[in-house]
Amino acid sequence: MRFNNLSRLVLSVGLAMGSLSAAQAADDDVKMGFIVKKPEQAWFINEQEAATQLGEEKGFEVVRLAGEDGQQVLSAIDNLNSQGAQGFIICPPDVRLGPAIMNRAKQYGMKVVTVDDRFVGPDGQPMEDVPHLGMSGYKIGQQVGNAIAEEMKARGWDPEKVAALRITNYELPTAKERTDGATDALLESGFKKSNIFDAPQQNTDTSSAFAAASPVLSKNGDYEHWVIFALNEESVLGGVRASEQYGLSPDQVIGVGINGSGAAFAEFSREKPTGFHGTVAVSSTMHGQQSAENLYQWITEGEKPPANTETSGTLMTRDNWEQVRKDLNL
Ligand code: FCA
Repeated sequence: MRFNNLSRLVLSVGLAMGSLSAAQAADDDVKMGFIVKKPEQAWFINEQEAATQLGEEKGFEVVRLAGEDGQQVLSAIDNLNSQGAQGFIICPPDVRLGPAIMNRAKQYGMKVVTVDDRFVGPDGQPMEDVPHLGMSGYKIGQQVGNAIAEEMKARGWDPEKVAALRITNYELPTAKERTDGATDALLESGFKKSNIFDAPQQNTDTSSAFAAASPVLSKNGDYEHWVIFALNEESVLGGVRASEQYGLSPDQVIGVGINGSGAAFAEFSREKPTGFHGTVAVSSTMHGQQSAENLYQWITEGEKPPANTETSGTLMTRDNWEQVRKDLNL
């Protein structure tokens, strides 16, 4: 009996303290950083914008920062600390910076969630203790592969005469999952394995993809048609631009990207179709809002977000892009 009463007392004191600290945090100004690896890309601009809007509705502040390399990320964290931020959302420029970023955040007592690219620990495994939200990369990659296979059939292409330009970034798990998914789906559809050529890119943008793609196209001049895929649409666009420079016409090329950002909208808005057939669109609005919401709950309620949230995508082409854009609130 005595023990029971005592434990009830401990429990109620604990609950009271818990709600007190939550209420205090809610009264204080909540401020969070949103650090992204590619601040000029439409995907990341939209993510940061969506988080900022949510903050305006809910009454917290989002500080948008660029983190294009390790040094910039660490000074962004210092900067956030001096502004009194309680935590930050980050898409890191290099996933292997995870432990260094977490060290700095811990010094300041900041809470951290990752978006899009997940931290990797010294053992090469994802850092499970840092809550993450990102695409279900392999599945979305398969959607890319299936979309390419269907379009090849619709155009009546002979698989013997089709090559694949696989723009890869094997150092980045986010990228590898997606290009692996696309490759497997293509192979299942009957694509010839020996017709797939790797173009390793140094980065995740259009210019690095262009640089990677050009030599691969010129070394393999015997194919009538090319399909192009990569981790994102910015990179596929680099491949498509390289195919144009090489002299291929749009009807010889099927490029399918991933993201559904302003980069794809601009391409679909061109008067004439290009080799960029489509992209698997994911809601960057949702990624930005959900990450901010998760961190906000963590700061104010002490509720740690789920270890990993995976989001799904919808194929967007020149024919349906405006509708998909609306549906995904982009
Ligand atoms: C990675 C890519 C981005 C976007 C994001 C969800 O960070 O580089 O383009 O696809 O994942």
